[in-house]
Amino acid sequence: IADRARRIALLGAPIDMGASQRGTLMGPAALRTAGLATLLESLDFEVVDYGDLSVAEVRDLADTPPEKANHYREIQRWTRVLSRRGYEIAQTGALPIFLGGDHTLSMGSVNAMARHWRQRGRELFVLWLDAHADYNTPETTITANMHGMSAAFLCGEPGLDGLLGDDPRASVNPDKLDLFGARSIDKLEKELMRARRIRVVDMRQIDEFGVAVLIRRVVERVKASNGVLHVSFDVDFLDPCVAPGVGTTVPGGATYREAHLIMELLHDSGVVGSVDIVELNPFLDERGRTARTAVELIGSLFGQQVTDRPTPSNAIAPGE
Ligand code: NNH
Ligand code: MN
Ligand code: MN
Ligand code: MN
Repeated sequence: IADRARRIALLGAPIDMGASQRGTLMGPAALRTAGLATLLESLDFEVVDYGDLSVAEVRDLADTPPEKANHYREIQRWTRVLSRRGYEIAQTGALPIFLGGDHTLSMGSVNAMARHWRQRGRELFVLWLDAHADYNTPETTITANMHGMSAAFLCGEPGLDGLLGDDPRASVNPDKLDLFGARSIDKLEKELMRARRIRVVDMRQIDEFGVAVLIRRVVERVKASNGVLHVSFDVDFLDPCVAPGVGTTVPGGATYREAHLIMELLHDSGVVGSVDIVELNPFLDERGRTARTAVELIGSLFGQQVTDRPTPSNAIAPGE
């Protein structure tokens, strides 16, 4: 973004009711324990940690919960609180990193960032690194788990319209969303995505073309319209052997190096304006491995590199 933010804001959202496995509420603590703030400081950022949000004091709205949306009330509280707090924090000029928590977190964080940038005349683009598409609605869902609905909600799909109450909803144009790393999409979900022409880079495309070409394409689109990119990083994007600490592992995910290269390229692009780290479940992790890996990846996203590179990248940008 214009001039790179030198200040990073951390905001924890210990949510786990959006998924069927409990335990992602320990995610923010594990990411802090793995040294996230210290690492970012070593990369010359000023880090402000706003601690964890709480929804204990939030008064419930009176809308009718949809039939197939588990723990709707609780997720609604989180979405409203995250959306308000995220927006306020973005206004301070810091670059927010939202620490989850399950992927329902993004319904609040992305709404906040879309609102923030729209006000400044810039469009928010979203890169969804995930084994899943999260493009279900209460109509299409099989599980009723709301973490499988966040991308659809953000694109303005109907079914969760009361979620934000009177708080402003800043939907993302489906044309500004890039799903990346998918290898598990439900049948009705896929039909809806096809109808909306949602762009998906699935694992087969990553195998065939490699992450560099495919990520540059995403970056070029953002740059072409002077947009800002939000990176929503679902830890299950990674292969389970690199990241066992998630409730919904799917085989055939990104390797350790593929994931780092994505982060390195995104860093060089300079278009990243906010980040979610979601679905880390420390209860399922092996000796902190997954938390540590996630933190290392954030390191690459914010400029950690193996050798000094005077020019960000010497590779030739791919044509469309
Ligand atoms: N598509 C499934 C559902 O809607 C799985 C979603 N689970 C995720 N998404 N972990 O990232 O329930
Ligand atoms: Mn997800
Ligand atoms: Mn997922
Ligand atoms: Mn090798």
